[in-house]
Parts: sequence; C-alpha cells; structure tokens
Amino acid sequence: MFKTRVCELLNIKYPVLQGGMAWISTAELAAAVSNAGGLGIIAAGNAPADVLENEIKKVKQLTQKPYGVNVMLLSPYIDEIMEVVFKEKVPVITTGAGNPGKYMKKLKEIGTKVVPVVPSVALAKRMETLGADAVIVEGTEAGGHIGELTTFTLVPHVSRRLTIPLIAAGGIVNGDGFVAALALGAEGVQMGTRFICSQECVAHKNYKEAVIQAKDRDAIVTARSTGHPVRVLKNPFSRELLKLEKEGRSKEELLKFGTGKLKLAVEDGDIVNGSVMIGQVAGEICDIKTCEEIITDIINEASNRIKNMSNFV
Ligand code: TUI
Repeated sequence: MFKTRVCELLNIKYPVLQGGMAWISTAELAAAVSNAGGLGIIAAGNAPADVLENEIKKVKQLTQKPYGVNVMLLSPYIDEIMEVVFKEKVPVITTGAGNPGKYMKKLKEIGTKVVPVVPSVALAKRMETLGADAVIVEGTEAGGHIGELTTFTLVPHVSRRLTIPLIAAGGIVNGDGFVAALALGAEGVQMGTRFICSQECVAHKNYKEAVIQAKDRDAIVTARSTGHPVRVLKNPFSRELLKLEKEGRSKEELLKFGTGKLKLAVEDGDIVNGSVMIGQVAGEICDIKTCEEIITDIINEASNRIKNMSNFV
C-alpha cells in the first residue's frame, strides 16, 4: 500500500521524507529514517562543507539505503557545500530558501535526484521547467524559514499544474495528515517536527521536551520584516526578536540577534535564549518514538483512516 512515484523515484519503501533541519538532521537521524524505509536527509544548514562531508561518511556507515542532503541556499558556504554533494554523488538533494537553478545541470549529470522545496505555484513551475525530479510543496505551518500559503491551499494548486510528483510538507504529523496530503494530490509527505521527537534525533532533550510541551498556538512567526519569516517556539528569545522588529531595528541588527541561536537551542539545550524552530504540529506531539515507530504508525494510521472513510461512501 502507498506505493507512489515518489517511492520509485527515490528508491524507498514508504513515501515519507524527514525534513532537513539545520543542526538537528544529522547522519544518525537520517540513517534511522532511511533504515525504517523512508528517506533520511542530512541538513547542510549554515555549517562549513567539511562538516557535511563527515556526516555523509557517517551516514554511509550507518545505512545501505538511499539518503538525501538538504542544501540551504542562503548558506555562506553554498558553493563548497555543492562541491561536496558533487564529489560524494549524493543520491538525492532537497533545497531550501532559494532557487537551485544554477546547480541543476551538474546534478543531473551525476545522477543526483533534485527535489527543491517550494512555497509557491510560480516557483514550483519554474523548478519543473528547470528539470527538478519532484518538488516538496511546503505550507506555512512548517517550522523554520517559511512561505505564506497553507499546505491545504498550496498542494492542490501546485498538483493541478505540474506533472512531476509532489511531496507535501508543513502541518503533517500522523497518518491522517498523510491521507489528507494524498487526497490533495501529493504522492508523499515530508515531516520535520515529528522526527525531532524521535529517539535517534541528537537534539538536546530540552528541545524535544519543548516540542512535547508546546500547545497549538506556541509556534509563532518572527522576522517577517526581514523578508525571511521564520516559525519558532514562543519563548523569551522570540518575544525579544518581535520587540526589536516592532521598534523598527534594521535587518542587519535582527540578523545579528538571531545568529547562533538555533545551535544554542539544539546543542546546548538553551530553550530560553535559543531559537527553537518548530512547526505548528508541535502541539499534537506528546511522545518520543523511534523513527521506525513513527513511520510504521503513520502507515497503519493511514490505512485505518482510509478504511473508516470508506464507511461514508
Ligand atoms: O528552508 C527551509 N527552512 C529553513 S532554512 C532555515 S535556516 C534560515 N534561518 C533563518 C533565515 C533563513 C534561513 C531554517 N528553516 N524550508 C524550505 C523553504 N524554502 N521554505 C521556503 C523556501 C523558499 C523560499 C524562497 C524556497 C525558495 C524561495 O525562492 C525565492 C526565490 O529565489 O525565488
């Protein structure tokens, strides 16, 4: 069940991808997701290229299955990061926060599957034209750097206009969301926040606990004034950032205030002064499971949901 073009394209058992989250999506998490039949993804984030190279070496030791690398196109090391991707012939790359067009030709040549994350119909179409193999359509419910449209609006809109497969992201946490995404025209899902609360995720226990404690309205949007809105946990750090924005501080000042704060939360567990990036679904997460449990639960919940729905027709 649930064999879609995404499974075929990425050579995976279940069409479930783990989002590339800077500092959080390490080789350990990616390997656990890939070993459970999904696609695990290492996040390059803002780290230097040698960090990525080490993570790729590690993931190859931890799994024989396909894995991906998420490239954050705003990274100061983007060209060196792409050199590592080329050298290691990474099976799949996902891209975020920009347009990967200038790397597409070389990626195609080495056989890397390219799956850009897009927040709009226009960008999705542009990516298909440029030769993307699939797109991840990410709604504003997601954590971290986000677009404006909701998953419910964006996925069907893109689906009607593209022929390549589509993966839905933002607001998906369980089998019901998975079924809903398929109903809207997606052939797979990507989840980030759910995988933070996995046993294999290396994020600090305080970060995981913050996700578990979060309620429905605790994931707020900051940095709108910079043009790069970011969804994070409501805490003293994000309240202060919003205050600085309200005072009309410059983009540079706001950027400086945010620098290093995600690492502070993920690695040191400082969830007071750190930037705790989470999606709106954090309010729904109440436990830590293994990656295998997360994926098999979703597949089982999804088939139960479909069976229950068939009672309506
Ligand atoms: O990239 C993400 N999520 C992220 S990246 C990140 S690190 C960061 N921190 C602060 C500011 C900026 C980045 C934390 N979370 N998700 C994928 C995503 N991509 N969401 C939205 C986009 C996007 C936005 C604009 C993709 C393309 C795009 O294109 C603009 C253009 O060039 O036309």
